[in-house]
Amino acid sequence: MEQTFVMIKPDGVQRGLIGDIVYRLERRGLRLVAAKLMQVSRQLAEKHYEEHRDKPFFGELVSFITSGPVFAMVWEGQGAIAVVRQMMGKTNPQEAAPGTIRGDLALSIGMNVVHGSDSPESAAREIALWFGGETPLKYERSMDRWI
Ligand code: DAT
Ligand code: MG
Repeated sequence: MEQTFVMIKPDGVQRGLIGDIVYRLERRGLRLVAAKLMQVSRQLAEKHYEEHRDKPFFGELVSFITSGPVFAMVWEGQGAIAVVRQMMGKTNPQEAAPGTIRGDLALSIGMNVVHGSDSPESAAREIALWFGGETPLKYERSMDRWI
């Protein structure tokens, strides 16, 4: 079963949106297999966003993601990586479709409330980076056979 890394960014935590975002993912049929509320270190932030190291917004991105607690999660389900990306909406919330997380809950590209892995390679890398050493739970919900 496909797994993806999802993070509610500091703006989402500060605005009390953890429940809203988790609710959406659960209702879609995805299964939560790991989660933690945590303060991100500069080192972890830089590793997580290493593909953006040379971008002009890298410094801002790292200070933002370390500015308060984030809620880091692993979600599992058929096509989970692409499904979560669709549910998140476009990177710039002003272009994100209504009904998506960013399209419903955010306005600025710098504070777009949620991160989701963009490929199987980044999902594997990010799950190892954020939850390395911890084994995501293996469990079945009785409703899973209806999804
Ligand atoms: P996504 O989060 O949709 O995967 P990304 O990986 O291209 O988007 O960029 C990572 C984050 O960096 C993004 O969520 C917000 C920030 N970001 C991206 N482009 C930006 C820009 N042009 N100006 C400011 N922040 C930007
Ligand atoms: Mg990305």
